[in-house]
Amino acid sequence: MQRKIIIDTDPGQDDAVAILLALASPDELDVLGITAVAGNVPLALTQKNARIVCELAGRPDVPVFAGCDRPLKRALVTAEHVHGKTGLDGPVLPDPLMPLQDAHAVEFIIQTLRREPAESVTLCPLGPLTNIATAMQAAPEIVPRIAQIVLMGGAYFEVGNITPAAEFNIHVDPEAAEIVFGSGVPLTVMPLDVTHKALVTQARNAAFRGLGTRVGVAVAEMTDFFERFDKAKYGSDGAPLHDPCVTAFLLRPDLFSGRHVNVEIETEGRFTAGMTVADWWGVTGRAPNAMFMGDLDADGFFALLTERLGRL
Ligand SMILES: [Ca+2]
Repeated sequence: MQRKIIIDTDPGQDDAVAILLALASPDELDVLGITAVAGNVPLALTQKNARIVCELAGRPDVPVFAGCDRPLKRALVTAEHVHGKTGLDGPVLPDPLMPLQDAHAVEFIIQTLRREPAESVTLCPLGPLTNIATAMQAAPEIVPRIAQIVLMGGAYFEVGNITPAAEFNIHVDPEAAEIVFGSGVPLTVMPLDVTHKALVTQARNAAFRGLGTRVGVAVAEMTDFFERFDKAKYGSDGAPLHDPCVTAFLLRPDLFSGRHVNVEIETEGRFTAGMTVADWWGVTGRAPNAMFMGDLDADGFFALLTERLGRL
């Protein structure tokens, strides 16, 4: 049975791979639309990159919407130091021919949730949560209609990547994250604790390139690019593919394990704004609100990813 999803994203090379994985899996996933948000790079680039990726997948029919160009209450923080000037540095890909939709991303999210049967649409945020929180605030009646939210963001054992305490997506817009984590919608969270286990080693990257397709080579070139940053920073074998954990979970939840715990968002900390305070050890008595993932079958994940990318 197909699951209806909206991908909310700030591409980003790893966002691109997450989108490609979803579009390569039409038997399981019906991508109703892709909504872009400011994050890794400004909105003008993320909405363009989303369309570049749809065209790379041979899916110019997927509607792409531009959303919020800044966080709810803060100045935008971007990550060109990781993703390059375009956000999608690495492969040389043509400018998109497919149009950007006229409607605002938030309006698309609201209208889609009103139109589709209750609890039939899953939201898949891969960037700061600004679009999702804005939709929840503008139309609170849509909140109980969301089937679930599967998102990449946060960290507990791995702590932070953009600050010592905070992961990038949550740090960029902690007020938006607070709204989403407090919404009561069932949440599945892919924090750095799990995404840092999805490492593109040389052999895994060779498998992408070895597909010999335009998509396989482009994905290999994307991971080549941002691998330089992560290798230097973490001294690891390769770069983590954060966002594809979200779409992989929709296809193969058995590859992931975690705990259903309480997660609160720090919005005020002098050093810790954007920290996901996960009650992993159950010490607070606060009600669980998120399935917080901690482990991944990395070989299974890359086997799935490579096989699916080979279909495009
Ligand atoms: Ca992202």
